[in-house]
Amino acid sequence: MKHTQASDGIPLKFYCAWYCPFAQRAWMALLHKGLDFEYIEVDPYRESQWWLEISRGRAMVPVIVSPPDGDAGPTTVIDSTRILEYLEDLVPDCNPLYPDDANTRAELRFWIDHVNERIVPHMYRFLRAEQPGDSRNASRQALLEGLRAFGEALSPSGPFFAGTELTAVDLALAPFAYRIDTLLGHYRAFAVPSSGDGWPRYQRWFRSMCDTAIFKATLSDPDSYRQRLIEHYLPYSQGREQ
Ligand SMILES: N[C@@H](CCC(=O)N[C@@H](CS)C(=O)NCC(=O)O)C(=O)O
Repeated sequence: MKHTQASDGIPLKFYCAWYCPFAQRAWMALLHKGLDFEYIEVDPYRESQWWLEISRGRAMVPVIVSPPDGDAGPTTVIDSTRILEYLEDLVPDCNPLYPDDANTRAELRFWIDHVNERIVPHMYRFLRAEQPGDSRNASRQALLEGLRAFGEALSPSGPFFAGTELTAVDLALAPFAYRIDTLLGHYRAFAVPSSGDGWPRYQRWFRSMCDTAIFKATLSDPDSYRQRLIEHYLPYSQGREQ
């Protein structure tokens, strides 16, 4: 894996919350690209003036702040999908996350949108649906449909979405796939099917992603991470949000 520095040896600043799946996407991309960065743990919900300024008024992790670039000053990038694109633009030749040709890039972007629109919101809705009933069933069904389509689109040979090389699509889903397994497994007795349609492919992809060094490196303490995550999301699973 190639390593590089963003600008004159000054690291990027990476504002993260240990439990946040969106931030985990950015964290994995920073590691994959071998970029120098300073990890700064924040509570995104504490809307201090300092945090609102850093996050451009959004008060959300992840945030990446580049070193100043001559007279231009630092650039602040928010939103995990935009951060993946930014890191690729910053060091395009270093362990690329998007393939070279326009058609394949467009295809990968379609699947990143699919993750953002057809999987992530249903995961959260299902987790928040404390009471059994129609609304819980609907989010479970919608989540399954989103995952099923993803499984069928996976490369038949694997191990990653597009084949042997890791891409931005893998980083987009992996943190959520882990929470689907961990949190929905714990709070909703949910398990992703393992047979039929694209499910065996999905399961193989999921195991491969969990085995990558960059995924493991973002679990802070791998032994306690699962349990800490479950405890952290307890209010969420009871329909209460921060
Ligand atoms: N669309 C954003 C979502 C990021 C997000 O929702 N982060 C959560 C933590 S997991 C957050 O910072 N929430 C704080 C808030 O909503 O005020 C992204 O892709 O980065």
